[in-house]
Amino acid sequence: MQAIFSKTTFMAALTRQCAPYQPQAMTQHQWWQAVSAALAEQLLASPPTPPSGQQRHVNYISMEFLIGRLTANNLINLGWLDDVSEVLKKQGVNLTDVLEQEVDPALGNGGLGRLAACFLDSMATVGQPAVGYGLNYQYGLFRQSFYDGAQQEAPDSWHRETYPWFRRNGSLAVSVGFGGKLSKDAQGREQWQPAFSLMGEASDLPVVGYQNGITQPLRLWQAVAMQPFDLGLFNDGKYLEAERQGVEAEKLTKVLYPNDNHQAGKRLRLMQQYFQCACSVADILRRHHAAGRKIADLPQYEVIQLNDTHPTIAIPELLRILLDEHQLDWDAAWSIVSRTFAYTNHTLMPEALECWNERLVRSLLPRHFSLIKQINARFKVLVQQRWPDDADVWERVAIHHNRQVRMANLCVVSGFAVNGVAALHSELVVKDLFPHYHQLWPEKFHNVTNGITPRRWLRQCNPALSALIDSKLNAEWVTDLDALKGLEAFADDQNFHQRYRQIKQENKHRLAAWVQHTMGITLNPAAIFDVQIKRLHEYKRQHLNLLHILSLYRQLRDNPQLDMVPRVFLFGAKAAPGYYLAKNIIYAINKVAEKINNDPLVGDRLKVVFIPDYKVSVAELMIPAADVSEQISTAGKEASGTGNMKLALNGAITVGTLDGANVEIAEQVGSEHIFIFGHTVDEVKALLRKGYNPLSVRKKDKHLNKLLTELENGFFSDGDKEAFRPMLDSLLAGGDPYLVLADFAEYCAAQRQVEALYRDTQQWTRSTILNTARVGMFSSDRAIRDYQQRIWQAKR
Ligand code: 26Q
Repeated sequence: MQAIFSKTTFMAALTRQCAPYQPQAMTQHQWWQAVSAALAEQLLASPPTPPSGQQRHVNYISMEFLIGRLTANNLINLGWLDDVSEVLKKQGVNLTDVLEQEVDPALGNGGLGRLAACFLDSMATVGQPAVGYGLNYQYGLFRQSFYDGAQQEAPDSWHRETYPWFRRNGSLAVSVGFGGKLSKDAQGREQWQPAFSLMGEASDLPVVGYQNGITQPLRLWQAVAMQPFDLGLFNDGKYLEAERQGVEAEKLTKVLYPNDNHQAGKRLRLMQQYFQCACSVADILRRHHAAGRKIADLPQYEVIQLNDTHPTIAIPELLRILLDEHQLDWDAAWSIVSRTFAYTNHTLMPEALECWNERLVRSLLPRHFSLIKQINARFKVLVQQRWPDDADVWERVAIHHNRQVRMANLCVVSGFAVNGVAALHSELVVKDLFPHYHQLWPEKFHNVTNGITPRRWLRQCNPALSALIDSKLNAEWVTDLDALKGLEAFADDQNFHQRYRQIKQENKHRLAAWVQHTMGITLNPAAIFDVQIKRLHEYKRQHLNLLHILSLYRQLRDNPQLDMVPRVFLFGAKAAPGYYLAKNIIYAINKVAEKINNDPLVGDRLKVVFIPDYKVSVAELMIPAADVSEQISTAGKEASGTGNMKLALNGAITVGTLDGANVEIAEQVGSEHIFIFGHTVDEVKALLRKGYNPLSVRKKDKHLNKLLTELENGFFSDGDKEAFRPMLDSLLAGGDPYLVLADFAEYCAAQRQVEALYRDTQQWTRSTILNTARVGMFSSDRAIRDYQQRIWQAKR
């Protein structure tokens, strides 16, 4: 049931929220603050979601929730957008402008964090009872700017102190211990005396289901000192010491680690992980007890879904509470733990698999370390039975080995389900990452292909296309994305073609105006808008895209009369601040852009734009304007990708490798409506086994050689021959582990096919319509239903 909008209640709340301001002189930002706070107030006043029926309650623990702006999203999901817009209009206030004032809460890095946000939206929408658990970082992912083409980072304060959607809940506070030592009690049981404790304070954000009256919390924990300061010390005149605990506590949830697909191994990160898990597990148990349920029944009522291994320490934490506080014996405690946790894997890359040094774990969490060793020892007995005296197998499957704790192994051994995030990825999880575990427990392994919420990624970001779809389909596609199939009937309808193209053009104009305004660069809306938006990583191969741009530029200079369809290449990507090579790739793209954009010979046939500070709100602007979607990772490296889904849904044509969810996108849209190129997973493996030499590719390809030479000889870098050395070294001397040069020729061929299709307006439009029509399965509603059927509610 939809929440009814009450104009009188809203007006009353708005008046209250506007009270602190000068009524006539309110800034747009103050309006945003007041409108959002008024809405939040009203949401709070509406009755809570009724308790669930038979379903297990989901606890989605993630170190990241990349939620993006909330006000517009909540208005759409509440169904109040038009009403509120009208109320404000009467006050002379434009809602669209007001909504632009919101800063993005950037509490995540990229795909994994955004997936968590899409899943919360879908769980509320399909009626899956759930709480999202995360950290309330004071600073989200850094702000990016460019200075002479090089990435600069600045802190991103999103002003959590005054964020209007938060509801602080003091009664949920949890105390979390760290460090200290173990001793034995009279019965010989281990006891933990932490050295110090911090307090976790909960702030809830409302997650609103789509027009169904359901609201459930995203609960974010923030660290504070146990007491503001130690009064005894304060009175002794030791002011600084008294304050120290407060300072330490504050540090814990200050920043989000900006690494993506790379483990840093830092003590503070492990502290963050434990802090968030301890708070969340305590909260889950508090709810369970408050409902009058027995501890032994926990797995019947609750499931804890771990978003990658980052919250793995929740496993020994639950075990610790069951053993040490509830005094259960091992078998009873283990039975509960091993039926409660499910683990989603998001990467196969070795450098991203979390391993923690045992000294660090022991010093910070001695009791947890001891429990991990016990889990490991018991598991060893099982492995010994199955593979007697096989040191190689044990070496691979051990949880604690070589003075390291391997979080993924702990998850697989302790959880009841493991899933990958796209069909190909899940296959590789079994085949390459966990083959022995699969032999032991084949039924634990699943695939759940990722999805995206149609509310934000079509309804909200592309209102014109949404309205067109509404006018053609009777179905509620917003909650039933498969209904988009109905658009296939219009794939050859000329009126529909015209309107569809017109909308894409309007979206391109909207983006061009924004780029003009923010960067002072003029884009040609008649050009192909070719978009690559994702974190910067070698495996994602932004530098392959760059080589293709260099190829077009070279061709233009060789033949100034070249008949080419104009193209605008748009990039959006942040590099982890410590990822030197990734930053060099950004620098290279920016330097090439500078040269090309200022070359009069090029005119408006070629433009290269690196949009600074790419984030959710910028994605919402770029995706509806894209003609071409670049999904060009080395096959086997991208677990799924979700930008690929968002772009296809908004009618961009994919140029991609057979990697991650691209494989399933190709199956859905049909091979004529996507451009697949490059080595497949098996071909990548075969080539690397055989011995791949990028230098011989260079030698054989004269054109490619010229492009590389121009990067080497300073042509794009004011004569500085060292400017792109890190990138070039990785491609050449470094052996090109991501096969950029090996895929270059086929990539360029695919791009020529893109151009040919674009020239045929009829066929191009048909293909883009069919992309929108055929990607309904990538709704996160479907993904959540898959989790329900295969993992959360499955009978065991
Ligand atoms: C780990 C330890 C210490 C510090 C940081 C990290 C860390 C942080 C973030 C490791 C990995 C991440 C993020 C990973 C990520 O975003 N993976 C992406 O997940 C998407 C959702 O499933 C997939 O679509 C992408 O393919 C995958 O790359």
